[in-house]
Amino acid sequence: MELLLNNIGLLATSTGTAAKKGALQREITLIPNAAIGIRDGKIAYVGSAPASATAPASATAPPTAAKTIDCSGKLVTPGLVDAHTHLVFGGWRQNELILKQEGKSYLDILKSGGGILSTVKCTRAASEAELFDKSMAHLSEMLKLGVTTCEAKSGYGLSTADEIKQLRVIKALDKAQAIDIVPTFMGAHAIPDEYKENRAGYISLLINEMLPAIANEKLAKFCDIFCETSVFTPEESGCILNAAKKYGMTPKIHADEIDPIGGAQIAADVSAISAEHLINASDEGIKALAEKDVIAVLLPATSFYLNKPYARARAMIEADIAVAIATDFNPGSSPGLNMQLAMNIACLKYNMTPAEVLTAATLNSAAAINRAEACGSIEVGKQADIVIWDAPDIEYILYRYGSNLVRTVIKNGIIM
Ligand code: IZC
Ligand code: ZN
Repeated sequence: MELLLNNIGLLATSTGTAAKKGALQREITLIPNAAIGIRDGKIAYVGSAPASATAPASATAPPTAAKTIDCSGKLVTPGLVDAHTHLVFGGWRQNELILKQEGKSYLDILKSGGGILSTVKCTRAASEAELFDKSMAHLSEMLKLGVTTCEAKSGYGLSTADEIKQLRVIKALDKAQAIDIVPTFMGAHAIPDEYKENRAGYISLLINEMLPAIANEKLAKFCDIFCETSVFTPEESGCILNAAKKYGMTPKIHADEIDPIGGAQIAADVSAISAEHLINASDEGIKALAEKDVIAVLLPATSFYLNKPYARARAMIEADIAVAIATDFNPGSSPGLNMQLAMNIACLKYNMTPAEVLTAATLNSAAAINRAEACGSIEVGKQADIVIWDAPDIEYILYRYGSNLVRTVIKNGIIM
């Protein structure tokens, strides 16, 4: 072994290579006094801690290793997976803080040419190098906060060249630093100004020019859409996501975030891997998601930031839906990238148990971006993506808030 994590006070992890739903979401594995062995960047041993780091290896005894980390009796979990971010963008939108305090809603700001459209202007004006440097700083902060895999969407270009620019930056970022980044094409994030009077023209551009160009460069695994009042209708969303499938992109959908317009049903209709937000999902919507095994990616920090209601996570878990949690990091509705904070809010406001939250932020979020075979749990054969916490148990990390409780992050077996 290259590396042995020894003297782990408590190892807490979900297990498996698929999302956990219903009661299974809270059935996690807890191993007190544990050790983890790592070889070639992968987990090669999980079990009881050796009496000493030099104890001989055997079938049941833990292995020896070239290097040992003493975890000092602390909690160890899988690395966190942030399954929903709008990571790459130009500028910020602090001007919207005052507008919101004056009573303007998120959609009012967007309709008057601000919101997403103001980020589109800044992103178009930024060079690839500028976007890269800015996002590198954010990724470095995310890693320190315990994130070892994330998803990143385009959607601030809204022209073929600018969407490709954002996706190329995402690809370069994935290569340049430790966090694995899974790319999503989200050209259907808003109708750009130049197509304001020609929605059909923009949808045609999305389907007939952007999708083939992005598929041709293999720049996206998923295609996402903002299905929302005055953005894209459920019918348009279904049409664009079905087109994306033909280009090998798996559908995702921003559904029922602000208004309950039936986004959850569309997610089920197109067999999306996940539906995101779901703040106002109806009972029928929840039923439809459950029937089609769509993962609910809930974004509690966005409800907090927009002062909106919280998604009905308990109803979803009871309906046998797998719930994942993500930050929604973006310059408008969630200008924060702290997964630990999203987990705190999920526990407090969704009333999810600490075990459910752990699964939501690791295995289920990995499944929501089709990475559950590789990461999201601490099991032999998976990537050695691990967090050592300054905490004794998961209850503690969900009870404390506002501090970074990560002590050490290990990514692919390397100490960060
Ligand atoms: O920039 O406002 N909800 N898209 C859908 C966002 C939030 C990002 C933004
Ligand atoms: Zn989003």
